[in-house]
Amino acid sequence: MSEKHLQTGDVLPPYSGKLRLFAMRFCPYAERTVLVMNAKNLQYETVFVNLDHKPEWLSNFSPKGTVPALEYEEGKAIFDSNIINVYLDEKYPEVPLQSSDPLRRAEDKIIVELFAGAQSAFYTAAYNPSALQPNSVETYHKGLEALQLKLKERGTKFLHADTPGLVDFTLFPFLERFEALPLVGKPEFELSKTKYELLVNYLEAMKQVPAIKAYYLDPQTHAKFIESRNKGDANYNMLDTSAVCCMRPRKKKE
Ligand SMILES: N[C@@H](CCC(=O)N[C@@H](CS)C(=O)NCC(=O)O)C(=O)O
Repeated sequence: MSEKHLQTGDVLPPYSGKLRLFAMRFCPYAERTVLVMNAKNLQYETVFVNLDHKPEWLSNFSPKGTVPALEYEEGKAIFDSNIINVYLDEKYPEVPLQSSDPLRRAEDKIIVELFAGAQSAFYTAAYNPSALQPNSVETYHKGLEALQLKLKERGTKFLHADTPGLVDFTLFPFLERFEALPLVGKPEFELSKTKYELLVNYLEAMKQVPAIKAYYLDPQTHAKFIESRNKGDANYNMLDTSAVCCMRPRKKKE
C-alpha cells in the first residue's frame, strides 16, 4: 500500500474492482474503517488524500470532502465512518462485529457517545491548545473513567466480547492518539497506568489484534504528525517510503 497522499491535480488511480477506501493516514475516523475491513478480511485498496490540497475528484465520492469514503462499486460511494462500518458489517456478515441483540447494539452506541467528550478534548489539546477550557482535562478524564467502568462491568477481554467488535474499533483510533498527548506538551492528558490499569491493559490487548497491528502507529509518530500540522505544514507523506526509495546506496560491484 502506497502511503503517498494524492493532492490537487493528481489523477485518480484506475478502479481495480476491489472495495476502495479514501483515507488519510493519520485520520482516526478513516482508521476505524481500515480496522473493520482488516478484521473482516476484506480485499480492499486505499487511496490516501492530502486534506489541505484535496484532489478535485474527492468530492465525487465524499460530498462533504471528508474521509473516510468507501467506493463500493465503480463511481459509487458512501461516506462517514459509522455509516460505512455498519454497512460493511451488514453486507459482509461472515465475521460479525456487532451483537445480534438490538439492546446490546444500542448500549455499544451509548459507550461511543459517552466517549465523545474525551474525543473532542483530545482534538482541542492536540490541535488548538489555546482554546482549552479549564474543564477540558476533566471532560477528557471523565470519558476515560466511563470507558474503564464499562470494561469492568462487561468483564470481557474487549468491549464487544472476547474478540473485538465494532465498538472497540470505533474507539481505538482515538485511544491510540491519546497516548501522543504527553509527547506534545500535554502531560495532564496522560493515561496513567495506576489510574487506568484496566483501560491500559485493554489498550495493550487491542494493539496485539492483527487487524490493528497492521495499521497501528506509535505515539512518537502521531506526535510528529500533530507537530507538523500545528506548524501549518501537515506532513501527510512522512511514512511514504516510495519517496526515499531511490536514495538507497547502490550495491557495490563485486
Ligand atoms: N463524522 C465523520 C468525520 C470525518 C472527518 O472529520 N474526517 C476528517 C479527517 S480526520 C476530514 O476529512 N477532514 C477534512 C475536512 O473536514 O475538510 C466520520 O466519522 O467519518
